[in-house]
Amino acid sequence: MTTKNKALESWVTEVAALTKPDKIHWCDGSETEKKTIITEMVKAGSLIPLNEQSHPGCYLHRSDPSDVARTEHLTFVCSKNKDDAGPNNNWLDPKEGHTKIDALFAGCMKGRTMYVIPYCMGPIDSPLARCGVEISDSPYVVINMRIMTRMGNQALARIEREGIFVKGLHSTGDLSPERRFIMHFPEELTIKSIGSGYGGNALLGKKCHALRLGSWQAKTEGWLAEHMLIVGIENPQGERHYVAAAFPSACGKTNLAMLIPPQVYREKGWKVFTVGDDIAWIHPGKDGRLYAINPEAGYFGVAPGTAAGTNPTALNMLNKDAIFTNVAVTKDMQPWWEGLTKSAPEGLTDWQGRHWEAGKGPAAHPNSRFTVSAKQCGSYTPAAEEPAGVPLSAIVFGGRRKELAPLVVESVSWAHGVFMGASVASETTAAATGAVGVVRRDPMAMQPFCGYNFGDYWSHWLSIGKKHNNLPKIFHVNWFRQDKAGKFMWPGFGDNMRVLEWILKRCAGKGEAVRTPIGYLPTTDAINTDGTGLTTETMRELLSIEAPAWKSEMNGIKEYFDKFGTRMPTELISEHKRITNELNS
Ligand code: GTP
Ligand code: SPV
Ligand code: MN
Repeated sequence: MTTKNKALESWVTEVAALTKPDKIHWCDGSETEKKTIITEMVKAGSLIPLNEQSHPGCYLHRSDPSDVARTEHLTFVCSKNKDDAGPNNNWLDPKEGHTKIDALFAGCMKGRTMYVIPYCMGPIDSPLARCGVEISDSPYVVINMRIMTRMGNQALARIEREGIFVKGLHSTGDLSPERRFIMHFPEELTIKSIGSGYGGNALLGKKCHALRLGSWQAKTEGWLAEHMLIVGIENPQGERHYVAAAFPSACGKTNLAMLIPPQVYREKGWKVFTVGDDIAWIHPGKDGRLYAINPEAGYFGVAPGTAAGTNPTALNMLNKDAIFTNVAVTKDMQPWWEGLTKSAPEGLTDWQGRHWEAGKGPAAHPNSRFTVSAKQCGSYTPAAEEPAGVPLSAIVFGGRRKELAPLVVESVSWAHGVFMGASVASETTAAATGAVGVVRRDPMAMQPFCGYNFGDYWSHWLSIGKKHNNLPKIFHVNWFRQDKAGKFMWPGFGDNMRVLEWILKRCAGKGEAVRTPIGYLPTTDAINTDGTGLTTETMRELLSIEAPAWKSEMNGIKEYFDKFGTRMPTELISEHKRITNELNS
């Protein structure tokens, strides 16, 4: 026995009796432990050391080719009442779920080591942080959780002090998609995941705990657990404002969180600070403002597209002590992915370890990722460790839309802002299995992650608006509008700073805007385009709304809302009516 917490001790004993591991290892989070596990993994071939000169302390991991992204169709919320999971989740009765998955866990750790991984989501001394314990037979999970969370002795000490923790049981099983399930039991604060070793399916602190169970806990306790980055922006006067933004998977959160302002902004003294790139836990403060913490301690970011031109901050943090999953490697063992350099270097090995040639498909998997400590980020700020969180000035929703959605629009009220979030739609990406590029509804970027009925979730968002009076303003952005030739119309990346500047102006009661049926749109010259070469014509197009297209969008939104029946909050139906009427008049 290695803990004073009786519940944890008996759970570990119970799991060991079911899964039958050869050994049990309690993770302490130490350097020695990390070294030992890495050495064993290298010996076993599941980690490949990268070039020691260019990338000291970096390793490549190749996952099973059938296990490269989250699998939403195998992800379940097992609440007692089916309607509590809602039409937005796959549901199984909890008893049925346990029986089904426990049968797969039986004896699954024979010949393996069972790791007990205590972790804390959020700054270790923050009252807003929450703890969990993941039991896993994957050493890859251990070394990733070590980067992504506050893992080890400190977390265990907090669990022993508080007595409360989320239980997460994970095994890679036989990696067969037929025997792969990711189940959540919100009423029991329990997660069970088997058959996958990949990211959100296996690092249970991330999407399973911090979002699916987190959103459920947040609802009962009066806060919000969101799929949002948190970024700090300091103006030339030295005032810092924080913005949280929700974009669906692989739609630009990491990039916005680490953006480098354009030269004209840097010269004036604008600075950007990264608090988080994927998840925000947001709590109302006594002053009626919303305060956010990043529950994570590292970044599990999309590799393809990360380059010196688009995101030098991200690229620079990957030169040491990073884990790369499913990227390609050069002849001299440097990591490579599409977009890193203009052309592919000679002699690449692809993500499956095969010799790569042009025309053979991508060298790196489109959802290949890096894992790195947040402290290695050039725009890291100690505010990320602030136990009380950072105050939010604005909340931004967004999606990847070729057409329709303008570059930026501001809501006219909190309820309208919630409507904006609830009606987000976005083209699907490689972050989950399934077709890519299909527009689907992804409210608040939470479609794969909300652990309960979206109808109740929107009501919860609306109730925050009723209870607190110093709330951030809500906006919607779209960096991904394309012209007729299929080219992105907006330069994006660092230039998104220009949109953030307008957003912050609006929060300060300044900034030019026109009232339209869908909200306040910037006037054509309200956004600073100095140095971009963008024409007035392009800006006009980026900031225009077409009534017929919007009317049909509103029909689509209504059809979607109808799925939620009596759980659908009436305020959002009223918002829908108001906007439709304004579009018609
Ligand atoms: P998850 O980690 O899956 O939640 O993704 P994310 O939202 O953090 O997305 P990320 O920032 O990693 O971006 C995903 C892809 O979108 C990358 O290929 C980026 O290069 C691209 N991207 C990000 N920001 C922009 C932008 O402003 N404009 C354009 N055109 N592409 C962008
Ligand atoms: C996402 O898909 O939104 C991610 C990656 O951030 S994963 O951890 O796999 O969920
Ligand atoms: Mn994400």
